[in-house]
Amino acid sequence: MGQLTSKVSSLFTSNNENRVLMLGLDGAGKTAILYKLKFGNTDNIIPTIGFNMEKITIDKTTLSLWDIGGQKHLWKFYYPTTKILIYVVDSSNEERLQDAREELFGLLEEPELVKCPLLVVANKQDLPNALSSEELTEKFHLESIRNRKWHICGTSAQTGDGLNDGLKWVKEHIK
Ligand code: G3D
Ligand code: MG
Repeated sequence: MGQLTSKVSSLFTSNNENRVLMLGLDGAGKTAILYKLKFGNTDNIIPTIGFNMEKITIDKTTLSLWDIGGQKHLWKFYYPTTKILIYVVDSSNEERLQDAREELFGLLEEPELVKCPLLVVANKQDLPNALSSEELTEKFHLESIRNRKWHICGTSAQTGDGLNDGLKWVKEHIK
């Protein structure tokens, strides 16, 4: 069983990629962001079973963006070699903010992610009731994060606003 687990794990692990892991509650917009960045639109999105991975090149740096579906018991297989963690939040869904915050701070405790800079993506800024990045920073108590570099950016996967700024931060903080 241990051997099998390590074989499965190795399928997801490669040392020479710039692995960027996108996590967040279902419906936050991870797949929409990936598709908008890669294909320029958010058509044909279906709920993610397993994962989507696309390579995106920015200023000659190629990032492997991994968008992981909701099967949380599998998330740990993607942690090794992850260089940057992106946590996507549906800024328009105030009811699920507490769940999102708890999930994010749980991830920050993961030993294999401890060295990863964190980009929080306040997505769905096109919706009228969306919290701004500043409001989300306060609600999530992001200022309490002291053990790593972090940044928040407001985005809309629908219009594309903010996505390039987010990617630039990722590129600047990948080692
Ligand atoms: P997930 O991959 O995090 O689970 P998805 O989330 O990318 O599948 O997005 C969930 C739903 O939110 C999709 O709508 C998607 O189009 C929508 N969405 C994602 N990002 C944005 C955004 O920035 N603005 C708006 N208005 N909608 C967004 P459906 O209708 O397919 O459920
Ligand atoms: Mg998805």
